[in-house]
This record gives sequence, C-alpha cells and structure tokens, in this order.
Amino acid sequence: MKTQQMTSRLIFLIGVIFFTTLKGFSAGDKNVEIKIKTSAVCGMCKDRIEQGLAFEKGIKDVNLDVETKIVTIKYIPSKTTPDEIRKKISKLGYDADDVPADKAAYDKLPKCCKKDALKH
Ligand SMILES: [Cu+2]
Repeated sequence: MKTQQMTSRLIFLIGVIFFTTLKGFSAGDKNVEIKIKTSAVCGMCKDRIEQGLAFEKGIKDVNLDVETKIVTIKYIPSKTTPDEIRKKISKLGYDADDVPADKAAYDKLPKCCKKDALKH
C-alpha cells in the first residue's frame, strides 16, 4: 500500500515537472520584435535584406521600411539573438545598428545600393 502511494506521488511529481518544463519552452518560443537601423537605400536593398533573412533560423517575419531604413524583425529568442541577426545583415552588405557592413559583401552590392551612392 505504501509503495503504491509513493509511486502515484512520484508520477504526480514527474507530471508537474513535465508540464512546467513544457510551459517554459512555449514561453521561450514566443516571437519577439526588434527594430534594426540598416544602410538600405532602395527597394532592391529591401528585397535583398528581407529575402536574405526570411529563411534564417528563428526568424519569423522581416519588414524593411526604405524611408527610415529600419528593418522590423520578429524572431524566436530561443533560436536566435539580435546580435546574430545584425551579423547576418552585415553579411548581406549592410550596416546593422553599430555593426558595420561586411566589406566583401558590401563590395558586391550594385552601385545604387551602396550607402554612399547618393554622395557623388
Ligand atoms: Cu538598393
């Protein structure tokens, strides 16, 4: 009888731990939104950044506003971080907040998409 009670208590305890962990996971999977200032110039830049990020791990939504050069990104915090996202934007050839554009990627951009294109 005592063993049975202990067993059911143990099962109950395991159940509680299981559900608490599960809840923790789903809370961590909630989308978070960040805004990153980029050096995008035109619609081509917008497409390049949006398409370049759309299928990256943990990124759920990308929307760049060419007027303000700010890209709004929804991501899953357990899968990626703002730093990683900024690095990815840099690798596409654009500044991302205080992360400067990757030199090689920037050099490959069409002339009209370079951040100093307007200052001729
Ligand atoms: Cu462009």
